[in-house]
Amino acid sequence: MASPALALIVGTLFAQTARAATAWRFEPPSTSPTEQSGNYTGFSNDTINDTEVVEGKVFNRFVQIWLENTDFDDARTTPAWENLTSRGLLLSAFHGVTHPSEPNYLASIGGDFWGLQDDDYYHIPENISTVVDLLEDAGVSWATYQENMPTDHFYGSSYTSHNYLNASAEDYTFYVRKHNPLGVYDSVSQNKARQGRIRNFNDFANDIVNGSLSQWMFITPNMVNDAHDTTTDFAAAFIEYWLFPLLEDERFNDDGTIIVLSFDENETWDVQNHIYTLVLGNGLPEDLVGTTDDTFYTHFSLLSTVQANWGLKNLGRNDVNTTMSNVFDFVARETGFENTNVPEDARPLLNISGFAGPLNSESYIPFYAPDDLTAIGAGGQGVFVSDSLDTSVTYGSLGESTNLTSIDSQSPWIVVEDKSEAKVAVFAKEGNGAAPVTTNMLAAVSAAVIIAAAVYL
Ligand SMILES: *[C@@H]1O[C@H](CO)[C@@H](O)[C@H](O)[C@H]1NC(C)=O
Ligand SMILES: *[C@@H]1O[C@H](CO)[C@@H](O)[C@H](O)[C@H]1NC(C)=O
Ligand SMILES: *[C@@H]1O[C@H](CO)[C@@H](O)[C@H](O)[C@H]1NC(C)=O
Ligand SMILES: *[C@@H]1O[C@H](CO)[C@@H](O)[C@H](O)[C@H]1NC(C)=O
Ligand SMILES: *[C@@H]1O[C@H](CO)[C@@H](O)[C@H](O)[C@H]1NC(C)=O
Ligand SMILES: *[C@@H]1O[C@H](CO)[C@@H](O)[C@H](O)[C@H]1NC(C)=O
Ligand SMILES: *[C@@H]1O[C@H](CO)[C@@H](O)[C@H](O)[C@H]1NC(C)=O
Ligand SMILES: *[C@@H]1O[C@H](CO)[C@@H](O)[C@H](O)[C@H]1NC(C)=O
Ligand SMILES: *[C@@H]1O[C@H](CO)[C@@H](O)[C@H](O)[C@H]1NC(C)=O
Ligand SMILES: *[C@@H]1O[C@H](CO)[C@@H](O)[C@H](O)[C@H]1NC(C)=O
Ligand SMILES: CC(=O)N[C@H]1CO[C@H](CO)[C@@H](O)[C@@H]1O
Repeated sequence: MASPALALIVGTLFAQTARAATAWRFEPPSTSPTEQSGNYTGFSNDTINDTEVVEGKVFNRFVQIWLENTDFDDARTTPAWENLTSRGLLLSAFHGVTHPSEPNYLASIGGDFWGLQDDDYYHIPENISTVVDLLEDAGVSWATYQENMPTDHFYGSSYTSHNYLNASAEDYTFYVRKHNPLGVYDSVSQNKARQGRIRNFNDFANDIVNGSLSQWMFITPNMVNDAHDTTTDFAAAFIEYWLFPLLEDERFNDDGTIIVLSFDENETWDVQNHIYTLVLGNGLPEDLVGTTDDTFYTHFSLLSTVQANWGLKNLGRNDVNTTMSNVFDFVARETGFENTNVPEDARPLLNISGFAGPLNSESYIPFYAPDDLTAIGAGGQGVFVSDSLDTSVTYGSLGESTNLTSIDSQSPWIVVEDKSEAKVAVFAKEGNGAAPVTTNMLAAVSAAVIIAAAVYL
């Protein structure tokens, strides 16, 4: 394959050309978000069992839904977004932490992006903790729901299945691992007791019907519904199909629910990494509905905010960096946490990459423990230290980084055997269910190029 950098440039050009030249039209993958569908490949085999609720100080459920690479100014003008904006709290200074996608997803649950500057097929060793350790430590239930992931805790880098948008088109890569952060951390995906919580949208339908949705959820729509391969209008139609009814559904959105609808990164790389973020849910204080909060937040705020709410331990990473991890103001006020005022001209640039780290093979260092194991985070508690963490290996203790590329070495954290199964879904219900498509679809050539580009974006 061509060098990643070249593929990135070529891929970006083609993706933009293809996007501009075609009009995808949203088609619902199921009859409703609470019904299972053959379009999602694997039907659910079980339900999440625990239904116990650990009371938070401000909310009892925290739902994150991430969309992709869309321009804020573009998104806000669609009727669906205008509607949601009027029903929610706009966080007008929320930021991604780097580029491209995968490091942002990793950062949101691990407190660091480990120097990653691409979207390749990685795993992170078992001694590195995530928000899952903090939640379980306090008995808070959690799950991730990945649309079009074929089976629970699927480990492949992507999955290609029947194209439900166009019955005569080629199969399509709807699922990608790079948008599934819990799948990348071995402490979650290789832990037998945890892997059943890396679930697909058929499981979501099953769990909501059984009244067993978890208290912390990370939800990733597929590559067309999250706007990655499509447009903001397409994603807006998905939001109307999927989120609008769920906002009216008590089993998902009750008076203790907070929903964060956000993006992974800004589409434009040469400006500050500003992203459109809305807080919705019946748990949002009523006087905040339709208002704007201009506090400086980043993806690390997603960690500090849940820590503050449930009085959790912290990871000792950027989740305790006071510049980078302001707690959502309405939560900080209730929990007595003091946020840091970070004026616009003092904000770090978050559109850059190239940092040394264990996932940067041009500037490689081993996985490190937090430098300060005495840090107290937004939950008022200390650092969570896993048994397998070597606390003597800190960032500060590591010397110069190594350029593995220059010595012809591969990153030790690349998954060597690609476990993707480029297979078509087997339909267990009512035929293949594909509807006749009545709108302009991608020409076959553009579709092929987009699939190729998706490897790097
Ligand atoms: C799959 O999606 C298509 C397009 O929306 C729809 O017509 C069909 O009914 C869906 N199949 C199932 C089993 O829901
Ligand atoms: C729920 O419990 C059953 C029986 O113990 C188990 O087989 C299943 O894996 C559990 N479900 C999840 C999502 O953990
Ligand atoms: C938003 O959409 C919902 C569902 O269609 C509708 O009930 C509600 O009135 C709309 N709200 C606003 C402010 O437009
Ligand atoms: C349920 O089990 C079947 C048979 O093993 C499998 O094909 C399917 O993908 C599983 N569903 C999920 C969501 O893992
Ligand atoms: C990051 O954004 C700033 C403007 O906010 C710009 O000056 C800079 O060139 C950008 N950096 C990169 C690597 O694109
Ligand atoms: C990207 O940042 C620019 C400059 O702040 C802003 O105009 C644009 O709306 C942002 N895009 C997103 C996706 O937030
Ligand atoms: C906090 O993050 C900022 C921005 O990345 C960085 O400049 C600063 O050194 C960090 N502070 C600590 C204590 O690590
Ligand atoms: C974490 O585990 C990896 C793999 O065994 C090892 O290379 C690394 O040094 C460990 N780091 C820490 C801080 O424990
Ligand atoms: C690492 O080495 C490669 C190959 O020699 C070179 O192209 C690249 O610029 C180097 N990267 C850094 C960060 O020095
Ligand atoms: C559906 O896909 C086929 C095969 O790629 C293509 O020829 C056709 O134009 C597509 N249909 C629409 C409505 O775009
Ligand atoms: C464990 C449990 O209650 N499972 C039920 C979940 O809901 C489906 C119906 O959607 C039932 O078939 C399961 O038995």
